[in-house]
Amino acid sequence: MSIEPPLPVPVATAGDLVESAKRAAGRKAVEDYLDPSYTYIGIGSGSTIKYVVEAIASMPRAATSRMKFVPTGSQSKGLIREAGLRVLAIDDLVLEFSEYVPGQQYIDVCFDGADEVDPDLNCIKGGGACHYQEKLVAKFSRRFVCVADYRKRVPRLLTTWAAGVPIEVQPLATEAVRRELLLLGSIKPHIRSGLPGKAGEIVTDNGNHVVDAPFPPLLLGAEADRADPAKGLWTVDALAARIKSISGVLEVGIFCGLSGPEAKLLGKGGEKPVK
Ligand code: ABF
Repeated sequence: MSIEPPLPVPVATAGDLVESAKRAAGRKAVEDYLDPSYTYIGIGSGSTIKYVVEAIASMPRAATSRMKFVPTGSQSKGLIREAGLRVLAIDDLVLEFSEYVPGQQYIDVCFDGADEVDPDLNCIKGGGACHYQEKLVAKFSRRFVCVADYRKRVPRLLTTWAAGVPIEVQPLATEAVRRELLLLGSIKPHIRSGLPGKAGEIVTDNGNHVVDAPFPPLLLGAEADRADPAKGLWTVDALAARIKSISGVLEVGIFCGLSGPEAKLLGKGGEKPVK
């Protein structure tokens, strides 16, 4: 008689938990915020967004075939295409409308990821170096849905995101911007480099560099009385505006002021999902 050894019981790893949290966030976002009557949908970048695209691709073809998907860069363009959905480039979007109204929000809803999210729903974005186009798409959108798993929720921005604020900079101005960031209290601002297999600075979809600028955790609006820019202590809004004002800066990876009065956190808000 032979006794079969017991089959190994699959154990969920930390990586599995993260992936299942990303998938759950992606599905929930699409279920709650993608109205089948919409035409223009913004699709952001990052590894969580692939689950948003996966959920959209599983919707009835009759609904998605009339939708146009506006990507925030080359990665999201590829995702949209691979899912068999229709790509509409951001610069072609305006041409779809005969009348131009300044500030018009052409896109019905935009889904995008984040590196960190604070209690006021301000975000750090740009870990993937796509934040210029991400902000453009977000600003053109009536509704911005940030899709993030439990690891991204922090009491203040730059709590866990040690790399610092991602800043897209025109290459001629890179060193001047880096030095100005030092004067603003950034600790070792540095030019992002070293994509696997590629030496030198990374180059964005727009031909620019990214400077990552670490600061102490950013204060919320309600903590403005503790701000002390001379010591590098900034509120989220003030730092975003100050960095954006430096010549040569194309865009700052701090997303603030995008959440209206109806802004809310979906899901359990920072708890690990249980498998
Ligand atoms: C984009 O992708 C970025 O703004 C952010 O840097 C990143 C988040 O990626 P992931 O979903 O892989 O954590 O949304």
